[in-house]
Amino acid sequence: MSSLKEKLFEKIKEHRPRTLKLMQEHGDVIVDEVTIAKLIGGMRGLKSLVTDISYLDPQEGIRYRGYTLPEIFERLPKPAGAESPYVEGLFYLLLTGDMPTDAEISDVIDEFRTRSELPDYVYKVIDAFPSSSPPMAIFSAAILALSKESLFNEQYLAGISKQDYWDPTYEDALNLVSKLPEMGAYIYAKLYKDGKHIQQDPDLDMGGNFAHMMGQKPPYDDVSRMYFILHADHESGNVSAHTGHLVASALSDIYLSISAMINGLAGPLHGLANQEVLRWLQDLRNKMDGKVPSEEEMKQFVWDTLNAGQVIPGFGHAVLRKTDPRYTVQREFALKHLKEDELFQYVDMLYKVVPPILQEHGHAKNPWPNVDAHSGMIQWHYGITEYDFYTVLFGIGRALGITANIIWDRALLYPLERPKSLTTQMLEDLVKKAVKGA
Ligand code: CMX
Repeated sequence: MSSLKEKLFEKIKEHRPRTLKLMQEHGDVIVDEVTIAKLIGGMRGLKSLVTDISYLDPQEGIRYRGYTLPEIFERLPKPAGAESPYVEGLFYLLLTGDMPTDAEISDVIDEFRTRSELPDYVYKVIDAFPSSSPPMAIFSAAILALSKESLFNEQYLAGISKQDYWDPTYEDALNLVSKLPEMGAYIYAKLYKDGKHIQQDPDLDMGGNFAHMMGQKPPYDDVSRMYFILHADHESGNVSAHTGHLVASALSDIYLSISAMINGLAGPLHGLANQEVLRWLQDLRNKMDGKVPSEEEMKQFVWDTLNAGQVIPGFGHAVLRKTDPRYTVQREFALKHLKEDELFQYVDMLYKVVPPILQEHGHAKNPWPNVDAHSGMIQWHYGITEYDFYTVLFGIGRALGITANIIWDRALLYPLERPKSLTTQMLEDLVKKAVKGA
């Protein structure tokens, strides 16, 4: 057994009695109130899921296993000379809750390396898509194709005990996560580089290897590590995380679940917003004939977008009520490495002008930038200008957190998710009863 799996098993054995006790002895304790507004309003804010892997505080932003993002970037071990930590170290932390040592990270790097080869048929699935296909659709299909490799399915059919479901799920998760960078880079080469795919370098860590396959030089390896880490998890209620959890709750394998997660991430209100930001900025750039707009011109562009009934991509959030710390980490990187980039000047100006406009507009509960307001411009700076591809990068990162969650769902024997729905008439009847009773 690998050291990661051994540590995980210890943690699972420690944790199980806590969940069992809550369920058996305190199952009736009330956590939240379900109102009509929550039912119709997309269950916004309804406390209805459990995860220990990350927690999103509206003011402070995300914590992974209790650590803020600055702490993660400070404390997780880094490759020699690098600015961003090992992605493999973050995966270890997400799964076990412990900060890994260098030796523990080396083990995860070895685990990923031995599993990273893609079967031939996956390349064929990718190749079969027309070049005009959206990258996220190809990515989702390539992941789905791997379902035939699922050890969980094999062992489930052989009659494995529920207590052991987590074990083949863990194996499937590692087999999938280690293949995602190769899949992403291959899709990129197919769509934008005439199929000239660069082979993996087995001596590199996940972020370094991805940068290499994208044909990039340092510090893009640090950009890759930073991206995968920043996008890894955002507690359980966001569309991609919730979709992954929901599908996995039917005991669908990791490949089916993560493919579904990718489909949710591909929506413009969620992961696709990072490419929307770039599309929107390119539109402005074209209008300006390449000249950096003045603050007044930028304000006008923002108002024109709002007045056309559209959202400002990269701003607002369903939970956050402050600037997203994932935005701040990227801003700090940009200030250090690419302050002079013209697009950074656009993003920087938006940071100043959008929040007061959204406040004046009076709709958005959170006028501050989210992760997507910054991520596309950094990719653009390093020559990854094909912005349709950006959400694939988000997806590679997000798979780290969602697979970790699914392994834990199975370890803690979480059941099939099955909320109850009502009809509009039933809600109206409830209102009548409440009015009469008042
Ligand atoms: N620009 C304009 N209007 C906005 C807005 C924005 N950036 N953000 C929210 N609003 C509007 C909503 O459309 C809604 O309008 P109506 O009342 O007319 O329906 C109103 O403000 C209230 O919305 P909210 O409660 O503040 O936000 P929601 O929880 O409904 O939605 C989100 C959150 C992210 C979908 C929304 O802020 C948005 O559309 N932002 C732009 C897209 C984006 O950046 N998405 C990436 C999110 C990051 C992630 O994926 O994690």
